[in-house]
Amino acid sequence: MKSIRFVTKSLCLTVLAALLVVGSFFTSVAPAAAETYTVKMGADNGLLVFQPANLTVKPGDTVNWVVNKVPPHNVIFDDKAIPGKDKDLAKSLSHPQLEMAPGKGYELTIPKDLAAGEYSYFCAPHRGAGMIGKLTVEG
Ligand SMILES: [Cu+2]
Repeated sequence: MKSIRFVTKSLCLTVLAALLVVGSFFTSVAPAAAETYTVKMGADNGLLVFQPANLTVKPGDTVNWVVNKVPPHNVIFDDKAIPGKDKDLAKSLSHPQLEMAPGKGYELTIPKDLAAGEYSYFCAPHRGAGMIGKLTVEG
């Protein structure tokens, strides 16, 4: 009886050790996971801002702009304030459609080949009110 208990116990320890080894293998091998960020459009207190207004991202990350308060909102990248001042690029990153419904919005996965640098954007209806944001893309 004693020996059976001993075998069971050591078997449990072996399985636990194996799980630890396998677990650490996965955590050390997995590449840096892409992040997903949420930017509120309209602060909780009703201010016309993107929140957070400044975000640092890497290619492959996803930015999810979500209508929070005082819609409509959209996301327009400013071709004069992105690397290369590239109009087509600014257009391809932008979401000109006005979003009305809380919870709806725009999801952008940062293209793998997007040049590092600062990308400024604004909400067209509320640009004058200061609804401006910036993505800093790391290389
Ligand atoms: Cu807006």
